[in-house]
Amino acid sequence: MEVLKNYLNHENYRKLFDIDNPKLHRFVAEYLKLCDPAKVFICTDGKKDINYIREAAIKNGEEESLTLPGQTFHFDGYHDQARDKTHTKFLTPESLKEIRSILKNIMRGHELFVSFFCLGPSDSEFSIPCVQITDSPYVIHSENILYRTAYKNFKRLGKKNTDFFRFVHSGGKLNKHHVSQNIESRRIYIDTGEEIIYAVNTQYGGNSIGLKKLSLRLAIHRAAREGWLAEHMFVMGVRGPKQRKTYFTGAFPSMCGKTSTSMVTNESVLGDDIAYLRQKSGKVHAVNAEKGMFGIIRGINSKDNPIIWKTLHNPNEIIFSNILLTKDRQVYWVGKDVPRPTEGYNYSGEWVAGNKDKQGKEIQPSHPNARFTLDLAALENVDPNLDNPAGVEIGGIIYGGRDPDTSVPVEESFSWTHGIITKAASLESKTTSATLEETGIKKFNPMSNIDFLSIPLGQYVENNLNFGNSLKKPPLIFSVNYFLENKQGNFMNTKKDKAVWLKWMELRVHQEISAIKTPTGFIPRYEDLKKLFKEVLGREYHEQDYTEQFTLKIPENLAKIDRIIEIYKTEVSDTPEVLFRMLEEQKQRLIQARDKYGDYVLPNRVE
Ligand code: SPV
Ligand code: MN
Repeated sequence: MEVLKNYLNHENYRKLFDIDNPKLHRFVAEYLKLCDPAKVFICTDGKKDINYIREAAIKNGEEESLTLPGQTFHFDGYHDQARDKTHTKFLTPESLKEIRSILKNIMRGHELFVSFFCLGPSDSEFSIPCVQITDSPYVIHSENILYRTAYKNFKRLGKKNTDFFRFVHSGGKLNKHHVSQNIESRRIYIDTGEEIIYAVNTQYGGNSIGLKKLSLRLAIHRAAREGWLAEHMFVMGVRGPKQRKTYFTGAFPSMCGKTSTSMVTNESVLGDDIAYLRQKSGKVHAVNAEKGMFGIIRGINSKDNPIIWKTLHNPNEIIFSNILLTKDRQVYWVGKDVPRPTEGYNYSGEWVAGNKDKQGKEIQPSHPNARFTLDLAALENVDPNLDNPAGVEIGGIIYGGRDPDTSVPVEESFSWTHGIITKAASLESKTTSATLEETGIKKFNPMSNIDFLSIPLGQYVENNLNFGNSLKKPPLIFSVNYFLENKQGNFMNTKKDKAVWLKWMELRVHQEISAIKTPTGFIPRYEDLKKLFKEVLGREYHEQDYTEQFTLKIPENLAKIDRIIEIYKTEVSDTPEVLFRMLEEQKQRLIQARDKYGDYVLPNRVE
């Protein structure tokens, strides 16, 4: 109380103490004492407070206004453009000491903000209350757009609310460009026991926004204890015949088509990044943990992404990050269908076309991981069930990755267990610019969730298996691959084809269409796809394209199984036995097919 009285003015003190929660008060007091800010602001759900945060981000230089009302832009430091996997770790006694010494007095001269949120819809069994402490108004501003605010819930729950997630962030010392300066001391430490996360000397959203990927690690840990799933998944509605709507979730690694799938034309979006899945009366229900989108802006254009395009060009609350600001204060990004500017300002400073980095590589106008932050409510295809406290019933779960040469564009697994093992737990994908690591390398990424796992992988796979096995009617599990390449290295499918795969999966969920059984799963029949391509895209789908895309590649599939078995044998300590058995069975089916038909089996031969 003494500490809080010292730091908080009358109004903020009252706002904090209107919440009768000693655990919260102790938490705030502890970090005020440690970080020693100049000022404290307690943020309620009220418009005035939300606006105060917005203004504070502009005042401290983390954001600047654009011409359209509601729109701002933000830059992260040159070396702070993506998730830092190297410095993201689980807390140990030594690292607690280290983080406390980095945090000591880190906010001197800064304003500290305390904000309250809820992961998942308010007043829902899915939801998790959270508190964020940060000296970055950009972080809170982003969270106000991306999450449901929950000051009122905290007030209502009072002392009973003991299990909230806690996030402590500081951008640290900012340089004259208002970006974190001490990047060498960037640290992200996760304490799953206390459910606290510390993030310092970084601003990039994936490292700093507590409720995004930092909370996902805590949620995975909690979900494992409580028997539900926290996943790196979109949630969307897909329309079927006669006004039917079927909900799907989909897990894809970062930058592999998760947002674009959830935004397919004529379907509806509930979320594009984090889903919580629970059992309800023997069925799977899912909610979006978020209510906004922190989407990749590269490649967004008026033809392929008409809804996002429209939203970005209207007076909506939007934060553009790491884009190019043109001389006439317009926002430009690589892939925007307007003429490419020759100069402007970007994350590297003053930018002129042809500028090179230290390695002699040309600096692109916008960073590959440049993003837009918007509220889903601003999208015209937002699903009416976004805030439904019961979530939506899930008919199918999709796993996808960047796979140039092994899996077919769309395939259904034989069962929940088969899907979890051969599709989800065996997922591989090429790395992208969403993390600070080399891009384009094929890596093992089970459930697209490898970066966020906070429990041993074997246990996580087991939880996934158990989750579905106890259901009356588990959702069907599918894989998709948008990145299949031909011999010349060109993509075999267009960006639009995913709309057709969705419709095919929707019909499969309702058993309204037959399929071809292959050693790896069920694939579509040509006649069905031909009809769907016509109906959905108004396009002819040639049999030759089908044959090439859906050819079963036995050597590649066998090599993949061997890679996956090797990983689970040597790097994972508690792999469920059934995983090895299922992969071995799949291997035998592939070998038999090879003996009969050769290495590459055309889809019309496999049945
Ligand atoms: C991702 O990288 O998967 C994202 C963006 O969704 S973030 O995790 O916030 O960096
Ligand atoms: Mn993501």
